[in-house]
Amino acid sequence: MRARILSAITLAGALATAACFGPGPRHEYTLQGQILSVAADRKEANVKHEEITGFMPAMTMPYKVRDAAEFADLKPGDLITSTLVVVSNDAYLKDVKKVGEAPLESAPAAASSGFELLNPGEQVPNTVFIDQDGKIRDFASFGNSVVLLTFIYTKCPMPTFCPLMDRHFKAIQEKVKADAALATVHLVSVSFDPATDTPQVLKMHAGGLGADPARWTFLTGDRDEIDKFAMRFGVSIARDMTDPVNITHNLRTAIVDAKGVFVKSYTGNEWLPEQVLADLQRVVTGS
Ligand SMILES: [Cu+2]
Repeated sequence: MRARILSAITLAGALATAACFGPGPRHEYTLQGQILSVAADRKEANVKHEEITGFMPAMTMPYKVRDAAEFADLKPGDLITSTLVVVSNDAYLKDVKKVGEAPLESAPAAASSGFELLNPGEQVPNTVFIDQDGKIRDFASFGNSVVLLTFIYTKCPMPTFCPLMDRHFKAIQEKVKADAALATVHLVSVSFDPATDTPQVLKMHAGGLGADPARWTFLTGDRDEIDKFAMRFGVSIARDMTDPVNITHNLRTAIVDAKGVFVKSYTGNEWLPEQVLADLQRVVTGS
């Protein structure tokens, strides 16, 4: 009997492992929440949702649908239930149903404690980090490089968020390596989850992505320093009080020129590597 249970467990484990290597594992979760806003094209909505058991904590984030009809009749305040489909490189909602309405909570006051957003042309404040080799690395040490900077955490469960930034950076790294004109471009990914993303974890993560340490650096460091730095670029980070690995965040990717001056940033996950490469091209040539 015991042997049978053991072999059943082994088999389940083997199947689970096999599934990881299969073509495009697909998971579906029930998502319940409230619509905060719907994009003009009706293909994306900001949803404040409850915990998705086994996948992610309660959060507010944008969700896409494949068919605009899913959000057609919805408005801010509507309570919905739907199915969140997560495939290897994508996530979207389907079977969106309105189940009620509730007043919208007013947004909490933004943390405006002296952290002004950087304007193009302003010097990026120097900040001390630790790189994936455990070496102290301040931001100014990237001087002479044009830096493409983004903010991620390695435990991010949403394929369209941090993992997408990683995939885009990987694509950009390959283009930059193939183009001598972009030899001065350096990629930097800052983790805002230093409790989990130690140098060793970042090094593993970088290795998994095929990041070339000569062209792409991962940074971690003091949480408060990282938050201060990230906020200047418009990154907002909310960590679960009881579980610091649960992080609600937005996305910002920025270009900093070789003099350490902020050039521009890209909001969210809508930007494409080609667009950023064209901008990098301009910054490098100073045109
Ligand atoms: Cu993320």
